[in-house]
Amino acid sequence: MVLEGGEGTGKTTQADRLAKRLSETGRRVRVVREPGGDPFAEAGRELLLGPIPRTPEAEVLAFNAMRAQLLVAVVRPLLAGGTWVIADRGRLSTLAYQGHGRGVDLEWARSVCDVTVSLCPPDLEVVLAVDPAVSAARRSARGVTDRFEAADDHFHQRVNEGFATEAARAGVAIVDGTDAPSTVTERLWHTLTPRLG
Ligand code: Z5A
Repeated sequence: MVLEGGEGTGKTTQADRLAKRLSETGRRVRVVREPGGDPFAEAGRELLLGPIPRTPEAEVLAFNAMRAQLLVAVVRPLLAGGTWVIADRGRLSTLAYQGHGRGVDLEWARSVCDVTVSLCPPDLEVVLAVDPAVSAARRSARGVTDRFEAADDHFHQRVNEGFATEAARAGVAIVDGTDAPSTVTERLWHTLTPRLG
């Protein structure tokens, strides 16, 4: 399962809560994050979230390189061993941030992401969405920490609209993340239920 959405929508909080709930049913579960997940991809994360200037096209390829590393080196072996994997971000983040946010040609970005994700396609993707004012309040409570969080409100607006557009295009469910964490977990659990067997 991949949890997607803009900053402060609660992806990390919900990934941990879902992992706990799934493990209470006797399943082995691992949460991974993008970019990151193993030493190579964590080194790439530092570069990607850091301040060194780069083109958005290079960003698409670099996020996808880190994704390929995570999928092949970490996620595939976990799934093969029977562990459930919850990923904090995935391909829709590239389309929302680099495509809609930074203006990369969307057809090109989609084709790059499709090639990468074909290495290990997810069973389920869900976008968490909150009102922009809620997201801004959660972000400012935490302070600016990376180049994406530091971008202006127009960028975040394009990114949020990008998630909505790409979710609709790909038939991905959008779950409201505004309410209390336990309520949001219930909503997400509902999307998972058909896969629990
Ligand atoms: N990026 C990209 O550009 N292209 C790509 O292809 C990929 C990524 C894969 C990764 O950042 C950055 O990389 C990201 C996009 C870019 N840009 N940024 N920034 P990250 O992984 O470090 O950060 P993040 O994914 O944005 O995490 P986040 O800002 O922490 O958001 P979150 O995981 O959705 O939220 P959270 O950590 O669970 O919660 C945030 C705060 O809100 C925290 O204080 C919680 O206690 C609080 N919270 C959470 N849920 C609730 C509810 N329901 N009520 C009240 N308060 C809540």
